[in-house]
Amino acid sequence: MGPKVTGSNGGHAYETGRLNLPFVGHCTFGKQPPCLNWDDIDADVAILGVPYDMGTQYRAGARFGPRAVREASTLFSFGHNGAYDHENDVVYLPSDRVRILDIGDADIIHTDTVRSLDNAESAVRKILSNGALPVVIGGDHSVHAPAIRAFDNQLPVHIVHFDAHLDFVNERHGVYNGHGSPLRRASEMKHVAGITHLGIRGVSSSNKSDYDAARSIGSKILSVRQIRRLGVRGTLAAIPIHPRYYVTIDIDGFDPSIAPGTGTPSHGGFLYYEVVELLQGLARMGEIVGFDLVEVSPDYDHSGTTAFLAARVILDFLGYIVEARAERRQQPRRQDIPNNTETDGERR
Ligand SMILES: [Mn+2]
Repeated sequence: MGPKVTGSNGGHAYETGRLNLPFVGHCTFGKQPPCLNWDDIDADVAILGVPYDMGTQYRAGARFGPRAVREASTLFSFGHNGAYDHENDVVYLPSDRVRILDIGDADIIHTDTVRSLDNAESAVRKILSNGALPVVIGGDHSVHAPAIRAFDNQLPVHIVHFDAHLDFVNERHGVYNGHGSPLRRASEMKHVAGITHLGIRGVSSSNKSDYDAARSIGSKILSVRQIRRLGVRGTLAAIPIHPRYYVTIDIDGFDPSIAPGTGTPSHGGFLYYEVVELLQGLARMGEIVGFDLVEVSPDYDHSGTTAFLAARVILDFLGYIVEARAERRQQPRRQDIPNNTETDGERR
């Protein structure tokens, strides 16, 4: 039996005569085609950079995140026409099954936070009005609020938030849109049905009153250690069942040992499989309508490993989303669990 999804007869792009190795040519995300005309985004998935770091309260630099993640993503762009995962026996993201376009970046205007975030919001609206799935690469976490606001004329979503920090600060010195506030802003939006916070730990960023405010609206907050005790199945079971999820991933949710390139690192974070197994399970629980990955700050990423991690997680998640959609078309089912959840239970 062959893999569940195959490309063109298992062929690969080398047959076109161009080798086009990852270090060669145009540096779009995953070396997918660029799209310059935002009125005609003819794709299933649109990659948008938001190179904005005016929301940081500590180390800036995430404005260079989209560029670093794009460059790192070329590692996964060998012309094999999709990526074969032998553990699941699936070819993810074959070009005849999913069309991905890199639409470039929202326009950022130095020192003008309001217009810059408005530009991010209208870029996501453009993606949605073209019927594509928005994938937003930050930028600091403030870019999440305009990204989720762009869904305000759509059906409600439940937000799943991976982060070291709760990001639920209401206001600091009159600032409502810093990178410590995006989930608070999201919680105020009518089309946000609920929020689950995963990986939250440490003592910076949010006060007890912020945690109380998050709990008072019914949000579940789980730390990395609590998630390890629950395992993948237990954690997925703690996320409310909802037909539509939006996912926001702060790279500092991962441990600084594997993701040092970020402004506000926090030890005791997630490892790679812990997050991707949750993303795989979540994609099977409901439709993923969009996601963002934020806070990669290349100045602190001396080996580039943080950008590689970010690119890999985005591609993995896209693969899971496409695969889950195909499964759902074949046999509708909810809350199915990945079959290789090796990090379940008390193993550590
Ligand atoms: Mn954050």
